[in-house]
Amino acid sequence: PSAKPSANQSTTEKPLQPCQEMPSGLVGRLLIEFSSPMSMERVQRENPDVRQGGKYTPPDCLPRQKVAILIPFRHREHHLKYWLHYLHPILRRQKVAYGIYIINQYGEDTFNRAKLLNVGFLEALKDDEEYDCFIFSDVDLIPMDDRNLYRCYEQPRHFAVGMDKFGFRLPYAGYFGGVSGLSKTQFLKINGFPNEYWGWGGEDDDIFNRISLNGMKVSRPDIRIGRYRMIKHERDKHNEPNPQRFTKIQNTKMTMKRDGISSLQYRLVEVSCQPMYTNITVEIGRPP
Ligand code: UDH
Repeated sequence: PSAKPSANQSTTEKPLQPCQEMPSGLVGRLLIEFSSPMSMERVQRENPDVRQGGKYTPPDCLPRQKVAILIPFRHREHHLKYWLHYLHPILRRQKVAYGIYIINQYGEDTFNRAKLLNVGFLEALKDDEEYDCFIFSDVDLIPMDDRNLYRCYEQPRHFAVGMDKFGFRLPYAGYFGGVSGLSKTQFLKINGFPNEYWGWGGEDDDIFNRISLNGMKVSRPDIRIGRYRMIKHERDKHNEPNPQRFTKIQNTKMTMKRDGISSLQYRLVEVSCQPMYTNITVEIGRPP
């Protein structure tokens, strides 16, 4: 006699098991290219199980975390289609319970990536207070291996360790750019991200400093697995390199207590549920 259920026992009322640590449906290395045309209709057609607002829950196991994926955004519709095309199926294979949030900066003033991500953190929690993990991704970065699991870890996670534009290597040891992830607890421990980095650069180094100064250590996937393709593009208008960034990152220790999620101010312009993502358009002001 065996303890195993017999084949004819019904599976319909079996309680769901926790999702596997490393799900069995993963395929490993992926072919990522941006030459074939992409449309939102195709993304929708190929992802019928994604719910309105870009939400998904694995049907066959109990996910351990609820993940909000936040993308800072302005005028990158073309990149967004590829991002959604590649990421929805990857996240599904990874058995992630997730929602996708596009944090769209309103108007044409200087771009502010970190402040948009702070807004995304609060707005995602307003939408669903059960999120306990936040992944921050640029819209032009696609993972080349689905074993790079989009979830939160014991320590703040840096996912984009090997980008093609940097020769698939970390550009420097303290690099925290591109794609990163913090649990709700980790994010609040560092007072969120800085709001005062306007234009390109520095905010990711400030976040790295916040993590170190609060006694945490960045965790990363193996360099062979953490590979990324970036969709090539020219520098955007109104996101010029910020010349103040070098001095600002010297002062994180002083600024992080007053500048962060605790001091965030913004005006919500619109929240709309699209089939493949939730769009949050927000006015965040301009540099002083
Ligand atoms: N972003 C936008 N719109 C903008 C600016 C930035 O959506 O106008 C977002 C987007 O998610 C992007 C991220 O912010 O992926 C980071 O900005 P970025 O792509 O400009 O930064 P990156 O370091 O590129 O990737 C810098 C310019 C490279 C110019 C190279 C010219 N050959």
